[in-house]
Amino acid sequence: MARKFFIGGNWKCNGTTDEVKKIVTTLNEAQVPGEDVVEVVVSPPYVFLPVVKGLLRPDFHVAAQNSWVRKGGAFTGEISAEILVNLGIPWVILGHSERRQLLNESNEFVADKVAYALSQGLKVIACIGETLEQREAGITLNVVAEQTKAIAAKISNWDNVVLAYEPVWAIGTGKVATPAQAQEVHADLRKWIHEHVSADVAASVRIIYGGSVNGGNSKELAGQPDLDGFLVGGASLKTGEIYYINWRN
Ligand code: G2H
Repeated sequence: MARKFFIGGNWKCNGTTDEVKKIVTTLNEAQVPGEDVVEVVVSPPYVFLPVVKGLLRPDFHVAAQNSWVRKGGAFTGEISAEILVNLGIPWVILGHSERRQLLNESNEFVADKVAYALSQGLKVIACIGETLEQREAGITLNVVAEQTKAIAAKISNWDNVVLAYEPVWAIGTGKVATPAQAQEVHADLRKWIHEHVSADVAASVRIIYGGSVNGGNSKELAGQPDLDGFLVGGASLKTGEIYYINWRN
């Protein structure tokens, strides 16, 4: 089964109302292959979700950058999956390394979030990836396999999951993984999924790459057989960089 190319824009904790509207205007004017070829999802900070969703072209979609691990309630400052569903937000990014590192989100906690978000009908971009120290110790696959294993232990249906492989050393550093480095991890991870989850999931789950992707490096990365798209941070905020969407040009 062909895996549809996926492009996510992770705006992180950035933007003013005017800046966000400007990015949306550029996205709305962008020439992209049809929805049957590529899925485009942008993820503004929570507070901008309604305005972005309201202004964005209908073939592009929005994602939240996090959701609470269980049903909402007395959890000050959190946003539940139910609230996102109520607002008509279809996607959520979970387990980004910035949250794993800065907020101590463990593999199990991220997996619980993934399972709960899916149970409420959200689609999930689940982030995994190794630190520089782990890569240099030669344990990249062990790390991403452990992160994926924690999720696999809590879900049975992967239809609404996209895995985002984001090596921590490549995030916002300008040090993009080479196409060969990215392909190696994507292929190893797909093999691991084949052996430990199922052949069907291994064939169908999209594994996208994130870490300093931009218009200049996206084409070569996109040419890797096990790389099914991108999660783009910094470049997704630059209206002049919007051509990363058109990775084939
Ligand atoms: C990785 C990525 C987006 P950037 O965090 O998730 O950000 O492209 O700025 O490295």
